[in-house]
This record gives sequence, structure tokens and C-alpha cells, in this order.
Amino acid sequence: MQRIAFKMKLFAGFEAEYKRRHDEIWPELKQLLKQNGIVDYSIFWDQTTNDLFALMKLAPGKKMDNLALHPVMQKWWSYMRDIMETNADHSPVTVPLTELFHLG
Ligand code: RM4
Repeated sequence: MQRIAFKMKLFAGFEAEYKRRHDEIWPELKQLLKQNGIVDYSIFWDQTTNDLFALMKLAPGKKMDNLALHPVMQKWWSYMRDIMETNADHSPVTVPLTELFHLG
């Protein structure tokens, strides 16, 4: 299983709203993420920096290459852009993280 970790940035004061939106994640987005091989996905909030730390497990051999182009993903990113840092195409500003340790 591939483990992918990255950071995103939440605007200050929006953690409850961020959680609410994810508690009510659209069924079609959930399905899309699973279809793209994501078998486990957590997002943690760092209250000292407003960083969002995402950790996902991707099924062997899967790539998320086409996910960003999917209309449901793009609609979600547009929906989220009022509460987090985004790029010009509305995707979240993402910092990839490098795994230095894993206890399996
Ligand atoms: C986040 C962000 C990520 C997405 C998750 C489900 O707020 O939009 O890109 O993968 O939601």
C-alpha cells in the first residue's frame, strides 16, 4: 500500500466549518476517491499553524492522475476555496511530505 502525505492550509477560524463539510462529504466525491484507489484517508488540523495534514493510503498500482480533472473534484475544490488556501484553478495549495519513518 502506498502512503501519501501532504499539507494544505486552512484559513484561521474555519476548523469547525471544515469538519462540518467533511462530515457531510458528498457521496459522489466519496465514491470518486474510492474509485481512484484511496482506501484510507485522514485529514488532521494543526491548531498552532492551521496546517491541514493529510495522510492517504493508495491501493497498489493506483495513481491519482485523473482525479484533478474530474468535474466532481473540481466542484468540491471550488466549494472549499472560501475556507482554505487555493491555487488559481481552485485546487488546494498542497505541500508534499516525505516519509522518513514507518512502523508497519
Ligand atoms: C479537502 C481538499 C482535498 C480533498 C479532501 C476530500 O478539503 O479539497 O483536496 O481531497 O477535501
